[in-house]
Amino acid sequence: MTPKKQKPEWAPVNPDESFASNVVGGVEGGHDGMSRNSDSINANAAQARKSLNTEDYVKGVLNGDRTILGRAITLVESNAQIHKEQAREVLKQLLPHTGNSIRMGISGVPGSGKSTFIESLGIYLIEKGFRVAVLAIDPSSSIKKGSILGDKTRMEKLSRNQNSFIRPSPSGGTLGGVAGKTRETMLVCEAAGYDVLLIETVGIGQSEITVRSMVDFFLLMQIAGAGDELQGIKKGVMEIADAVLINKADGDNKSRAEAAKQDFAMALHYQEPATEGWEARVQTCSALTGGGIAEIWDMVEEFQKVTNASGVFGRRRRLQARDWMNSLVQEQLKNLFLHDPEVEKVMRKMEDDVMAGNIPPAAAADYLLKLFENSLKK
Ligand SMILES: Nc1nc2c(ncn2[C@@H]2O[C@H](COP(=O)(O)OP(=O)(O)OP(=O)(O)O)[C@@H](O)[C@H]2O)c(=O)[nH]1
Ligand SMILES: [Mg+2]
Repeated sequence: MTPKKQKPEWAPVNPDESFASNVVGGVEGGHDGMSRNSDSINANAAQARKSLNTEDYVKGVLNGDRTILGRAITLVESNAQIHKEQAREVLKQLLPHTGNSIRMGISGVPGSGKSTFIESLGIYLIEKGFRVAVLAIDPSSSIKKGSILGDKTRMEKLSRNQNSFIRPSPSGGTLGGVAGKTRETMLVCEAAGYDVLLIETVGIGQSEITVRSMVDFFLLMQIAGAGDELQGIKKGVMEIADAVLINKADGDNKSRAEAAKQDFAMALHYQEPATEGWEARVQTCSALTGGGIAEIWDMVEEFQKVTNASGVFGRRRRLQARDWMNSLVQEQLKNLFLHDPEVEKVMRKMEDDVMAGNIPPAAAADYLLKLFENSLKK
């Protein structure tokens, strides 16, 4: 099932024949979920085009068939109504088989080494017998332009390994929407038997907060630079981290990384823990040489042990599921409101009137909501 001829966009400039990848093409927001390009899913075009029913999807995913896993994710990502219904059914049937993984979020400024770290950690975990899925959310660019899984990516080894699965999440639309697909993709990967899910996101905007809300363990990646290490770290980001990693602790940079570690340790010590009963830790590592990777995994295992014993692990997942439902309701209500024909008709005028000071904002909001309420009753 390995797509032999598929060359991902981060393939070496002149890849030899041995370069093959497990990566399955993503879709952009608004895609109908059906691949028009047989290369993008699998070399086996006939298999790729064969339409699958719900049972095919469910069985394929549960059997760990990566081609079907890729297609199931494409189905889940689709915005077409007909796919949404089928996706819902597939997810419902897969749900009893989900939840048996550790979900890790990895965030950090561009270039801090997230992808390189995921490559190192991923290979380390596979050698330990785990199966690893990597999902990448990039709120800043579309997949076509591909920054996360573009030329900068450092996951060549991992992407060729049979026990890994790498998938960019579609961008476009709201981050909530993007993350929505990522959440469901995580569930599908779990049903396919992946034990460790690594979610990479660039540390800009709201993306860290969103990723925090869908993972068990959140890791913030930093690099030691000149001057005050704590400068430039957005307020609030440290507070959501279970661990801070100072990457690139190699060569000349080693002592600077150790110094940064002290600064972070001090700052972390004084903050409220992101996870009840777990004081956030700071460690140094070199994603490039692999130094410190084993210790980071030991820490994650310890985290799992501690939070499982206290019940915090399960409680967080239950709360995340509840909050996710609530935010879906809010998002769908908002969409219904904004696309309501009666509302659409007067929206522009209301905005203009509010801006001109002809009507108070609260009165305009009441008016619009009343219109919406009435059209729901029809
Ligand atoms: N010396 C050294 N260089 C590293 C290390 N980790 C990553 N790099 C280098 O840093 C650069 C950026 O690495 P990436 O893994 O692409 O960083 P990223 O955080 O995924 O970047 P974005 O996806 O663009 O946000 C690459 O040139 C890597 O080779 C490390 O541990 N030591
Ligand atoms: Mg990256």
